[in-house]
Amino acid sequence: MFSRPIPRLLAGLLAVVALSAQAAPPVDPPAYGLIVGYRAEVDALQAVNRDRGPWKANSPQAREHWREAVDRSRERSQRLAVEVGVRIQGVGEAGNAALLRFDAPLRGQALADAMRRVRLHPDVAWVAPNVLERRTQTLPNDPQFSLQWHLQAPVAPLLSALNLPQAWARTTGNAGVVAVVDSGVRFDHPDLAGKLLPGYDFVSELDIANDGNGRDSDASDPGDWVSAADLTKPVFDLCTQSDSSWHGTFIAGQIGALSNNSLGVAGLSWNARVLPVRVSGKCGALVSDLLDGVRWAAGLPVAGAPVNPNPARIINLSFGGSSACTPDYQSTVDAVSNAGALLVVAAGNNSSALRRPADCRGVMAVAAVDKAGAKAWYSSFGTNLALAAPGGSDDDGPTGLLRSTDNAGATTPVAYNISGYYGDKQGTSFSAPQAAGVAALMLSVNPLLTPADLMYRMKLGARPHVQSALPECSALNPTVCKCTTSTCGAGLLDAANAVQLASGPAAIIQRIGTVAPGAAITLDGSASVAATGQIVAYQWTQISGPAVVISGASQPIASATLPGVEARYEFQLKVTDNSTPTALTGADIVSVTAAYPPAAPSGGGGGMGWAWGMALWAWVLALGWARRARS
Ligand SMILES: [Ca+2]
Ligand SMILES: [Ca+2]
Repeated sequence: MFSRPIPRLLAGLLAVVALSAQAAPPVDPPAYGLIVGYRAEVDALQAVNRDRGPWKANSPQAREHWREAVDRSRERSQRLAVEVGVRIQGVGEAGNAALLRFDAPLRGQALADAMRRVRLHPDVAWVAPNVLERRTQTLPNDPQFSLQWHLQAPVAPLLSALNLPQAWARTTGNAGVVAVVDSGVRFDHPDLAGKLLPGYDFVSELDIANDGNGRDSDASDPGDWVSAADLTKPVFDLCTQSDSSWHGTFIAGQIGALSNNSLGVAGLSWNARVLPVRVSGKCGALVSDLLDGVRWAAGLPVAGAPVNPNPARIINLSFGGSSACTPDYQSTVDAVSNAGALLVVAAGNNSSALRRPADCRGVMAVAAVDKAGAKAWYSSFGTNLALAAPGGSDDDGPTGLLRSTDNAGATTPVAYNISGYYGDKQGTSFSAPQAAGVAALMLSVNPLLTPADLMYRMKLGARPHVQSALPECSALNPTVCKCTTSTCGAGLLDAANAVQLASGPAAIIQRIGTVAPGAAITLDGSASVAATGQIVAYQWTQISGPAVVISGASQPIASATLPGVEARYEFQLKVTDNSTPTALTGADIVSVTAAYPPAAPSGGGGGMGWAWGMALWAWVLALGWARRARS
């Protein structure tokens, strides 16, 4: 399913989506015109305000008076543009001020010159650029939120950050269930209070379980430390001595820590409920326990276990084995997908080719990137990855790690004080939950999305991989390297884009860029997607620029021939689906610049790189059970 040759096409489309939703404010945003305040003596619009007269503000007389004032103001503005030599395509109002609309956006020195010329006119009191305002962002009050760099807006140097504040402005999530199939959780963490469902413990072997019994209804994490004494047992042959990881507690906090509670960290979804499904203990998880746990998480029956009263639509599995995907894994992946659950898995921490479950069909496999968006040194990579998300990297020093809920116990858990305990980790174990948490936000906007819908939209909304001087990821450059769509998935996970794409159908337009005046252009919206059902109507309209005739305006692919003049055009595509009871509409705009000399058509797309299947890898370990990817 994921081996189809979509990367180059997707990259081109991604540029459209990312361009319209990128949160990073340019240092110098383009101005679409100038907002002008005239001196009181010549200001027709302000005169209306002062002159309240005998009319109510919404009376026919008041409307007529305003219309006359607007006419006077617009005449004034037309003259102003001529007098100061600023090229405009029209005039209008900005609230109670006048507006000069540039015929093309200006920035930098050109904008400064235009503003200066207008400001020096004797009739003008003040002038301001007409720029795009950013959507209001929502920030939680958790004191350690500022340390959670991965949740912030993607502004340099945090180019890989997930853009949560803008997503949270739309939704902070609902009480949907996200399963964490992992080492269990510490139910007593104060920043997880009320967020954890009862869950279940699927660890069957006593030596591994470390809780004195086999499967039972207690999903709490007793610790998974491995002692020197443990290493004398054959079952731990390939293990190393280690402290307890509190792996599941950390991931639970990433997805659903109690948020905006003036305590500790924020979770990706403020309202999600986390279903802890314990499958691992000392040294890792048996495949049988792991796959049973995944089934149960999705609400599928597991012999000997009670019915799961809280089936998850999203399952996080941050475990991986050392072999290629096997039928036991694949059949379980297929079963939970058919049951309507998205299985989000870690790429693996071997900085090499993907191994199970990341190479199974139908999983959403997530690579790890560092702050700058380069592949983290440890992350595995390959063609089956959906996308990349921050996983933390100690290459960036201690602050390059991810922060979440933790426990201070080196072996058994220690009690929390009122302010909890937080740790810093790195690994693809922690890049996968970023996608699980974003998927939870998406489902809160649109609960009808299928696992395939969720993954497709997250990929579609991913920002392009960061370009850098690093070598592209390959067998020769497997550690810190430049991601491409063929090595790290569709791009960088963007929560705001994903949440936006979750609602309704998405109009996706192939980017056009700059063409020669007189050119015939193709308006291609055939990649548009419906949230549910299918798109049943397309409608192209022209938003700006010299009038052109759109041929096939109700078709997915339309065309137009531009007049032979330099100009900027905007075309909008509206798509409508057949969802019931109300059809939903999505829209996007593509801009076209006609200019001499014609610039090269711009477009996205990373290099395809070499074929992964050609790489030879040494499969050195063939464990009978999956070992936890070390953090
Ligand atoms: Ca147990
Ligand atoms: Ca908190």
